Amino acid sequence: MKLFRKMLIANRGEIAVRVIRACKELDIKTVAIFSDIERESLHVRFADEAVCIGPADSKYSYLNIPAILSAAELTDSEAIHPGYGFLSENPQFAEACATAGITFIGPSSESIGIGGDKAKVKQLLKKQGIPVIPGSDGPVESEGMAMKIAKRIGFPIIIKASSGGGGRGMRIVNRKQDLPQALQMAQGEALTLFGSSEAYIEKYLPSIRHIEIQILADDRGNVIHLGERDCTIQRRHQKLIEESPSPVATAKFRKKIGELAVRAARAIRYKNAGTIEFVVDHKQNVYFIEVNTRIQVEHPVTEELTGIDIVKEQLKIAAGYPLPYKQSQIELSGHAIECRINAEDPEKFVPFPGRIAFFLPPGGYGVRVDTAAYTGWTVPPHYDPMIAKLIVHGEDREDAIAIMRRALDEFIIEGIKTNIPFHKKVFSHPDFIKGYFNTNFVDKINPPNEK
Ligand code: MV4
Repeated sequence: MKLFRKMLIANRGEIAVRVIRACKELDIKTVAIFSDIERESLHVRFADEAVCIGPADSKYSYLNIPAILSAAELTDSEAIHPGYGFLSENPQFAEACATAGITFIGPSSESIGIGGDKAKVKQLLKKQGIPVIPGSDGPVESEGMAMKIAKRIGFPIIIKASSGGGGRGMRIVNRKQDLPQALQMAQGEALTLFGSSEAYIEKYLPSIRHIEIQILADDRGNVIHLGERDCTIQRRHQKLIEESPSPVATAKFRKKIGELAVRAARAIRYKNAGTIEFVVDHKQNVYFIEVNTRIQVEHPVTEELTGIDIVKEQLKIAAGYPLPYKQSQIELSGHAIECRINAEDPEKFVPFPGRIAFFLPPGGYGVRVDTAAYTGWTVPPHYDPMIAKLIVHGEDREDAIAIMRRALDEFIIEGIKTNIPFHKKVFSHPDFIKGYFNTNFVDKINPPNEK
């Protein structure tokens, strides 16, 4: 099967390397793009060809649609994989690829657009009988309307930007008297952040778990799910640890939430790999929150559990092949956990770019490290500070935790600071070990006022 002759990877760092690896195994030639300061980056070295597309500032390089399309045309690339972040959820980019006759590895421009409008997709799925958090039906138009909704659902409420997502542009309001100002500020922030002031309101659920379902959908109407990932351990909406299965999920719960996710994907005619995000309260009530129309950082957790290479599946789906599995053929085996290793000050949680004097990732049974870092490489200050993903796969949760502790101990990164000490703290915390945690966990073990 020759899926594509040549593919351009419109990204950098570990995800560019991850996609190049899949291409190599499928005998697809690869083209890397890079900014002025990334000539020495690993994705450039691993790709068959590489094109410099602009300066360090991603606005003029990794986000520069005309430059990326010219690079694709110049190199005669048939397809573009966007990775995550950057242009991965930009409907105009997907559209521009289609217009240029280049296959965009991902869903249609229309699906990306629907997924990007958080208020609209919520409203659409609610109509299909998918449970959503009580709140406004679509965007809030005025202060009066916001107040009426808040009275109905009760405080605390949360204001979310329609074009936000991933926790960006959210604001919690605890008291009635704070609502007018909070709404104004939220709308102002949304306008500066996303170019649209549109916002919607929900009841704020204070102690929840964040559980998402990995979906695969081909262009013949087949949709399956690959189980859940528990992404509850976050700080300021940056995920830090993801695992599967969720410590709170029973087989019955998985079947229920999996079927909801498949129904949601069908409702928006989703194609390719995607994620349906839910929040789950302490009574195991499940509520849809958003759709991610890209490959996600934490996809390896699901790969370890299912034995399915999700990036290869993305390429096969984009080339028009049907899904090779039925839902009944998906088996989840053991337990997988991922730690995001960031170049950051572990006390202050601020980025810590710089030259890596020595880099020695762990290995051995059950350990996978996805990274583009190496000894002598300089972590640039211009991009996301995540420099590696440490993924372990054990027989069960206890085994996976033991492997992770051993792997964290082995990991040597010198010359910069990282959050490895934070991860070590988590993996010896009794509540984490028991699987008892919610979204307050990180603040509890690392109080925000300590910084
Ligand atoms: C929520 C919520 C509670 N109530 N919505 C955060 C990421 C984005 N995808 C949706 N998120 C949330 N939406 C309502 N109505 C809780 C989260 C949430 C969260 C909130 C505070 C601190 C950490 C969090 C981790 C995951 C999800």
